[in-house]
Amino acid sequence: MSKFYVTTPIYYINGEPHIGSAYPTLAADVLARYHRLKGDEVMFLTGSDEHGAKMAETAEKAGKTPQEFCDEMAAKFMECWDELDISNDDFIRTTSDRHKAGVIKFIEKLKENDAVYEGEYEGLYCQGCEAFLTERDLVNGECPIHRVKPQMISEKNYFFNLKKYLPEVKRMIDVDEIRILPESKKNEVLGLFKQDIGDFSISRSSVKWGIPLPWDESQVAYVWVDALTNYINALGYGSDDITKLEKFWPADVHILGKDILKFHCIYWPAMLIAAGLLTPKNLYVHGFFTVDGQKMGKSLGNVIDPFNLIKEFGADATRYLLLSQFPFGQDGDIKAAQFAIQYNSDLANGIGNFASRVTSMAEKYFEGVVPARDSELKNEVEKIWSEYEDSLEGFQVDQAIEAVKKLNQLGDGYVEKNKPWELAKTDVKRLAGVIYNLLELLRHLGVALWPIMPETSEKILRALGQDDFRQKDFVTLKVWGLLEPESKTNKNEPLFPRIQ
Ligand code: ME8
Repeated sequence: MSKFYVTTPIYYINGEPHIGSAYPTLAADVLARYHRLKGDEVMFLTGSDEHGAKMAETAEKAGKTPQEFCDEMAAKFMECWDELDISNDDFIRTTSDRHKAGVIKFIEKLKENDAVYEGEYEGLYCQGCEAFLTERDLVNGECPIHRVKPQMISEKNYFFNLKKYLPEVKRMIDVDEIRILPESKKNEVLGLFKQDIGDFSISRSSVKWGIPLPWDESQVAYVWVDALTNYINALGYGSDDITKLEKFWPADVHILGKDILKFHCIYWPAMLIAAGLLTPKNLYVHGFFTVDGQKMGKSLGNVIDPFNLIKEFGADATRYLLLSQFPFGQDGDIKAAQFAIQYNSDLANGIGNFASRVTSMAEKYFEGVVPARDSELKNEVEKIWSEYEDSLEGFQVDQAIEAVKKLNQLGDGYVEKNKPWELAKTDVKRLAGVIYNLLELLRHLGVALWPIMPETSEKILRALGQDDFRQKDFVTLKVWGLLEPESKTNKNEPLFPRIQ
């Protein structure tokens, strides 16, 4: 049995969850569920990033202590993931004791291994990014992401000797020992090595809301050093029980947005090497949504609320709509008005209609009893399965959705070509073969949908009498002809009622 460890970024919870935070969480969920379907031992981690000046300031504005504020907001994120049927195995909060223990151990390890030195820092700090920027990063004197002027900060800090580890990190990225996907993002990261990447400070003396350094309590851990270590702390790093760390580390894939590429692709591997730990195998950098042409972000206040989408379309459709908008690695502009149109075309008229049509025909012509086996669609379905698997092995969630659509189109085309309503009058033997093929195709569609729309998948498979599909292994589920002749099917209730 293989293991699969997938993570999302841990989100800043100074604002409510939005479709940008839902996007990598949904993608990671699809990957986790796919690997569970394959029988792998899966660890799927998400969480919340709760320290730093930005959080403290937002809590104060809300009239709460930082901890009260974080508790409320973390609960909102958990509720959102719950409503979206996210199957995370763990949710790590950076204010938890287990996380703090990990951060302290990690920083001590860096110091012990001579990767930390004391220095003086003066620079332009953007609180939105929680990072120092150089003049070169600015556009019209402002941070291009948060559109605010950074503050000049000068303080005594402890620094991480990044420069010492850069050649090794670059080598590993070059040869894909640390694989950065898509390729364009790997090139972007390699481009960063040509610029002057300086050492960075791992502590702050001006910030109070954070984890104090073990050897100098006047400083707290820099929020990025604090945050990145969540990926190992959730596995028990810093505790007495490192069973999970030994089993699951290194991560098979960290999913992240392009805004945090440098931290994940350069800083994090460098710190891991310095601490004597293995580096992640893959980092998948997904694209960013803008909304109606505008940059979307908590700091800018033009967010689309996933709770509203769930209310309007249901959890499964929200999952589908968000994941299918753009190729996973590319940016794209969300046009909220398109959601209802796509819902009707792909789900109500597409998958939903196919499922109810096929099960109704089985009911009408064979009283819901599965006819004798036929294998006319076997080869085409096998080809689509291989596209589906290749997509998910390469973390291309949108491509897996395309493969599912192909199954649906194959079925619709087969109905139109064979016209079962005419066969019912002329050739009942042929009709039986056609209905078997359609029911079996629907079963494959149901299985392939499980990582993407779990509730829909289960409804389809239940109607086909396949309630126990999770007990079967993936190889068996993909084989053509698993649906037993003479078994009983039921009509599918409408899966996606049309929206006006
Ligand atoms: O950066 N479109 O948290 P964060 C698509 N706490 N994805 C988006 C998006 C958008 N408009 N906006 C955000 C942080 N995201 C740190 C991470 S990890 C150790 C610490 C997604 O809440 C994208 O994946 O600001 C981004 O990287 C992530 O949300 C976290 O954003």
